[in-house]
Amino acid sequence: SRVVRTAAAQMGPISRDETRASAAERMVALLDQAARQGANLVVFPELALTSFFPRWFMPDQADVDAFFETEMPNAATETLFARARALGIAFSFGYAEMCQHDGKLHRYNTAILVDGAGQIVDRYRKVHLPGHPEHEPWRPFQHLEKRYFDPSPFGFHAVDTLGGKIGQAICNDRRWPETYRELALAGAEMVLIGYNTPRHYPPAPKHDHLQDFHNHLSLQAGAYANGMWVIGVAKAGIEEGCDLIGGSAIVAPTGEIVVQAQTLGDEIIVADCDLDRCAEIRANIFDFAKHRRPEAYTRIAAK
Ligand code: CDT
Repeated sequence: SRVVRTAAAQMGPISRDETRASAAERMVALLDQAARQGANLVVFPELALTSFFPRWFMPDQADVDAFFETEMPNAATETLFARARALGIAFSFGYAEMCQHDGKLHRYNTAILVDGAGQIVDRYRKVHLPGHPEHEPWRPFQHLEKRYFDPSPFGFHAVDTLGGKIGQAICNDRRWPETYRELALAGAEMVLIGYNTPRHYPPAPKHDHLQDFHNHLSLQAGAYANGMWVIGVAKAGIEEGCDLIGGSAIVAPTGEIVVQAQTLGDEIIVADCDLDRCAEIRANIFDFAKHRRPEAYTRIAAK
């Protein structure tokens, strides 16, 4: 067996004026709790260092850019990196990343995976950016990810670490079957997914009562249909008046939820994730080599 003792570190709300240093301090406290439970890996949410800022229309780009990091680790997160390295624990978290490549400035909704030696071993940029690009004043709150972030040109990938292959995705990505299948085809045995999901979806409010269901439906279906562990981690609770769902969960390759958060605040849940269990599904019903029929799926990759 190849067991990764995994902690999903759900975070409660982060207010607009909470500093990154304060958010990182909360992350260190969660990391310490996870360490006491023997965790090898701690997974934090999407945009873990700040409030979920795409809810606000900010006409001045400088106000938007104030939520972005230009280097990682940085002054606010170096204690987190140092503590994890001292404990030999791997961790992942999301943040707004501003970087330069191809001679241009880019802004990504990013998640990094850091190994037990403190090295960044994976950097994933969000592919499926939800929401809208323009200010829509009729909404009680905005969802301006399409305005503030570039969609990733880098796709999905899995890295060798923790004795297996680990992949990442971010929030809205978890609703798309293509995300999990791409990651599974890249060899991922475990997928780390942080999220910020408002309970209220202004364009279709009649689905508000289904938010928790759709969250788990997506995580569980993705895990089962690809025979991999899925770690879903919320930023939860009432954040600046916006109700974010919780329900952080560790899902086995069978699609079963092994453990689930009980609160809407900072909370650790832990499970022993045996990567060898992927074979329970991948050597049977979803044996890709035997049963998959890509020649029948041509529309999926077509534009
Ligand atoms: N952060 C993020 O991607 N949230 C979306 C909200 C719904 S779309 C406006 C999600 O898919 O959970």
